[in-house]
Amino acid sequence: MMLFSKTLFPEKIKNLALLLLIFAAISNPATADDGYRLWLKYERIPNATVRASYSKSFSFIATSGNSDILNNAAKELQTGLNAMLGRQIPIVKTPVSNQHGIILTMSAIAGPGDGYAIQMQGANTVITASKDAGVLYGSFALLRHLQQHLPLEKAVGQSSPKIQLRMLNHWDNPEGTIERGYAGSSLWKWYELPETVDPRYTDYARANASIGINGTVVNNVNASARFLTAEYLPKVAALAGVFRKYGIKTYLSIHFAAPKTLGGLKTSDPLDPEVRKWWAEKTKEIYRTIPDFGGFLVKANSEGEPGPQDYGRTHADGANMLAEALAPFNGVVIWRAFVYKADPAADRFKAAYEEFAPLDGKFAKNVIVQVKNGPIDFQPREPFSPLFGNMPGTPLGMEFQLTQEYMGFATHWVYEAPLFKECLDADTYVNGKGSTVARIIDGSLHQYPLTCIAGVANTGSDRNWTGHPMAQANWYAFGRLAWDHTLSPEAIAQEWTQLTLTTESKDVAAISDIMLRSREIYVNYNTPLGLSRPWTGSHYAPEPWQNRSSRPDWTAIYYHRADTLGLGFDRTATGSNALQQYRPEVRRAWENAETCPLPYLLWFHHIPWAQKLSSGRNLWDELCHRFYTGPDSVLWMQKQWAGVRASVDPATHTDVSGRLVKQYNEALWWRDAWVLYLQTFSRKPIPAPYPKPGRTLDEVKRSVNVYLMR
Ligand code: BDP
Repeated sequence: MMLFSKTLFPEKIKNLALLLLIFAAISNPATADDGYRLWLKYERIPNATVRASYSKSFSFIATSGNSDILNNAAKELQTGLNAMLGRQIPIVKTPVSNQHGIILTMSAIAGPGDGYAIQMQGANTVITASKDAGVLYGSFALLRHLQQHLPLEKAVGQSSPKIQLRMLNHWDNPEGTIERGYAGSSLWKWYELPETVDPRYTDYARANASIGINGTVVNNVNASARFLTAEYLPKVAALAGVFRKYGIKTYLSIHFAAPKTLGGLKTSDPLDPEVRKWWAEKTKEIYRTIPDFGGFLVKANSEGEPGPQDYGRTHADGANMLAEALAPFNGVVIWRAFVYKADPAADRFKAAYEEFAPLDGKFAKNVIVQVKNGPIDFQPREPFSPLFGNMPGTPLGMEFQLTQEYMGFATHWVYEAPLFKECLDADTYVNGKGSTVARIIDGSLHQYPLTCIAGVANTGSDRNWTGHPMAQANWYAFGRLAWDHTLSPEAIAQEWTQLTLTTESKDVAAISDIMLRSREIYVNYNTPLGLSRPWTGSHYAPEPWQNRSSRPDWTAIYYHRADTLGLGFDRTATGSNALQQYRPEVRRAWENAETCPLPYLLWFHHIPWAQKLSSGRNLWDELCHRFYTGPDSVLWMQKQWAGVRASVDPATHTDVSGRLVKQYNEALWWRDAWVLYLQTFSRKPIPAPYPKPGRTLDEVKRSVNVYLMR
């Protein structure tokens, strides 16, 4: 049947229907971007001259290799080029003479492991690497270059990753939930695996490979022993089978008590021969199922998880037992340093250092100790962990959190690269000036034989992977910095924006501007001047008044220490003396309340309300200033975002606009909660020109309780 037959649709109605159709197409274009393609969009290049010039250079893709990884490199180039140039480019075995093309080859290049070189040889663009994964990374680098419409000659160069293991840690549970996940449920459909292998796993692997990520831990650090069973290993193996083809190794978080709970042994004591045998056998079974298995990630004796201390043994005893089981297969143990005891007199800040620094040099060769960037727990701003620099004889890996546990879940727009970079660039002074955290974890300072960086993933089953469309940038930035920690947050923001949102230069600048300021804006309304909030509860709603929990360091008052005299945690010699864990140069920068940089002030000092700060305001006024500036800046974000409407996909634009409205309301919520609560101690008025909050403390508490309801 014709769409508009004369009999059914008189002329007028037909025109109206057509108009409606056109309107619907405009307001809801079929091309609406659901975010699934991430930064691998490969949009057709709009500029005909650029398209023509690339077209001339790419009439074939030649690869003589026969590995899955090389084939995937060629396939990705083909997918990208076909879409960007609007023509079909063949993959061939040998270069076509008299034509310009891309040649993928393997031969030794300078630089470590996974590096690649892009060269122009005669008419051809040649991507070379010592390993097939390097060719894949080089191919993605070329595509990235072309997606930004840059001159082809400028793609020439060489690049090698500074860190060997660049990993995502998924805190995914067997039943599909994600601990601290805000983008739907787990990507891994355990109940369907291994028979059904969701094609999405391939897209996950492509996205990771495109930014150089080469390892993934598929399950939560609060681990279920289920993953070590004969029922589950084939499921893990099915995922590994997909990831391997993109150069990604699969790892598992293990439950330290598995010998008892799963193996039926009487103990899980790491020095018990039966327990050691159990792990050796289990490890063999894993490698029979997954020959290139990466190794184990372990959370032990932390937040109720079992560990070697249950048997009077040390973290090193536990790690070394597993290391012994993995060594024959070149597997690694990644042992987390996130520990703190329920000691009311202790300072949680000091815990990891106290437990781990004395163990330096006692770990087996294939053990990495993975340290969170800060000493407490992924707060919006923390000083760098004092463990960095204090374990020269033990490879230390970095753990960043991409999922926004303390940064507004998937509602608030926070670009995390400045946070990552602040930590990586921090100077520990351990071997004199320039001993940055980055140089510790890339192994160059202490010649670590193993190097590792991990990001706690922010991915989930949401169609756009990360819930907040802009949170994709955090996954992207993590990968780019894991490859090269010298990249700037600005460069990464611009690159990501161009690949993901628009190539319109003025709008790229406007969006990058929001991104670069977003973390500081969040800190201003959430935890300014060095406040922190790792208390129990939702980790979303403000509760600075929270004072009851099974342990003191799970209350809010433990952290901010507000009283009628002032605010902040004294960690100088008159207080917990946590500053002692840093080198004198670092200590000197932070130990004097007069000169301590304001972003770290309340991390280290209990400051009287009326004390004048380096900003010229007293503490109370400065706090209010920040708490009020924060939400105002979200209004600025909204305005700035509204200005790029014309060049961003409408669906994405609307989505982000909605989240920014919510973010503003919640910034006010945080502001009012903190200000009204702290005012009960400071007893000072809200300084001019700021208006009093439009609600009472009780009203804020009531609204927070709604969030905490079961
Ligand atoms: C805390 C999270 C908790 C994690 C823990 C960890 O609240 O869910 O299990 O870190 O890193 O931030 O082990």
